[in-house]
Amino acid sequence: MVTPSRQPARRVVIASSHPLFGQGLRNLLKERHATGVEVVGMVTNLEEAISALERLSPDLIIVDYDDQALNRDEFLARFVEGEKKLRVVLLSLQSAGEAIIYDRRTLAASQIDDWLDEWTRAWPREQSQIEEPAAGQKRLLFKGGRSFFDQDRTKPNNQNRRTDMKHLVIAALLVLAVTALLIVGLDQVRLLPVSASAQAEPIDALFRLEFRVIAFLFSLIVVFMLYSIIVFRRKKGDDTDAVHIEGNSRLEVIWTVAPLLTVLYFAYLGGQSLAETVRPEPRPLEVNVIGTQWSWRFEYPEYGFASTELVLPVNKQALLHLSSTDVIHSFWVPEFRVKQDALPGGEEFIRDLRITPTIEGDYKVRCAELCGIQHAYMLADVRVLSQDEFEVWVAESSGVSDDPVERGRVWAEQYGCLACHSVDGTPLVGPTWLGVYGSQETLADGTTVTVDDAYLHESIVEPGAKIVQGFPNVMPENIADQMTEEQIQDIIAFIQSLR
Ligand code: HEC
Ligand SMILES: [Cu+2]
Repeated sequence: MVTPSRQPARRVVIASSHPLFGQGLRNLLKERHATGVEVVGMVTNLEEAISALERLSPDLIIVDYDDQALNRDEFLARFVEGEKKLRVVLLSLQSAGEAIIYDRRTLAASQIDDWLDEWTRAWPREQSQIEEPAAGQKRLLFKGGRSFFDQDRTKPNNQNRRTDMKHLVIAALLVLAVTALLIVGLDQVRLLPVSASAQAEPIDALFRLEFRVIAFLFSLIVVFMLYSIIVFRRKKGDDTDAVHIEGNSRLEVIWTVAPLLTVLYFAYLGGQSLAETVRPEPRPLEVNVIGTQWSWRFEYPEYGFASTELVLPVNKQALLHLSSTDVIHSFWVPEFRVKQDALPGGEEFIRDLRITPTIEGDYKVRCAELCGIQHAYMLADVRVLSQDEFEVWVAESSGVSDDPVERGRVWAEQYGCLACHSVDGTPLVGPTWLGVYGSQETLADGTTVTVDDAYLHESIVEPGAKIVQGFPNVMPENIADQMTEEQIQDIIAFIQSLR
């Protein structure tokens, strides 16, 4: 008995209807190459030979070249159709052991001598047990202590399982290491601004979890890719093809079901976090938030006044009712995380947003929906105060001045006029109010008007009626609908005061 080889045996099929050829060759193989070769089938006719190609998945088929029953042409035609790497040897006894080898991979026929030479060149001399052939005698199929099968390192079942395992363990360790590095590294980078609301917590928790999973998936893909590119790169002078791998149902099921479950699980967690962010608390502070091109207005119905800044008491839930007077805006304070569109269209389009600020400080609300040319400047201050400070602020803000000019300034700010009109001469989207009162205004149609109370009033309640030359007709058509007649008069008084 010869010691069994570590590698799985080469599967050989012998095709001949002559018992002498078939059995003889088989015995010969057994005797000399018991370690590397297993004769897995003996076929005696064409059908058997063709079905053996698939059924027995041989590495090599040795065909009796002189055997008419095996109809060589038809067999070879079928042989080259397949995809699996396979070699066939056409062995002829009549022509003194002349043999032709077809390699399905290259579809090239070569003389067996060339092949043998090539195989043997790679092996150390002393391993070769075969004597040089006597003069005039052709070398036959096998020579040396190892058969040529050992050279075929591209077949999956030849691969040394222990080496495979080694690669897998190294790659797995690298995946873990890169994942850990990414997680630690990303924790150092402040990806998110400070979290300053109770609603931010479930969102951040989900974000952190997803980031960890993503770090792992990223490592999994990148490590296996780079490992394969580097470790299994083509060796110099090796121009064999890679193994043709066809389907692996178990793997395919795993890589379909695992991501599906992951995604479903995250959808479930997402739903949970969303529910958490809209959970009501008893007696919230209600604020109407109104977006206008391009400013914000905050009404405190409980206290009966409005403000251009959003001021909230800490640790008390604020229930914001969002709406817009013109186009879609979006209320977004990054530190609070939650975000909600403010829609035009009246009562039924009002949207709610709940925020429980947890850290006192100054923030900014930004419009997060592209809403026109000044969109980028549609900011307002957000201040989170202690309950006591908040009450002081309420007391200060609810007092209304008895000076119409002072009131007019407040209304002009609160109703967003100052987003488009400056009071210092700077032309913004609309004409400046400085010095406009009493001046001669040239209109788009070339005529001139004197700016008096009546003209100002008309410009506010019916902005499209007279268009100032050089300016677009973008002033909100319905802007006066939100204001009382007194407020309009106050604004006119304020404009009048700007000499
Ligand atoms: C979206 C930008 C925008 C907003 C907001 C806006 N306006 Fe205007 N306004 C304009 C533009 C542009 C013009 C010039 C074109 C025109 O006459 O319609 C204008 C013109 C005017 C004029 C005429 C000025 C002149 O020089 O003849 C008055 C008065 C006026 N606006 C008042 C107001 C008041 C009061 C508010 C707030 C309630 C307001 N506007 C809000 C853009 C705006
Ligand atoms: Cu906006």
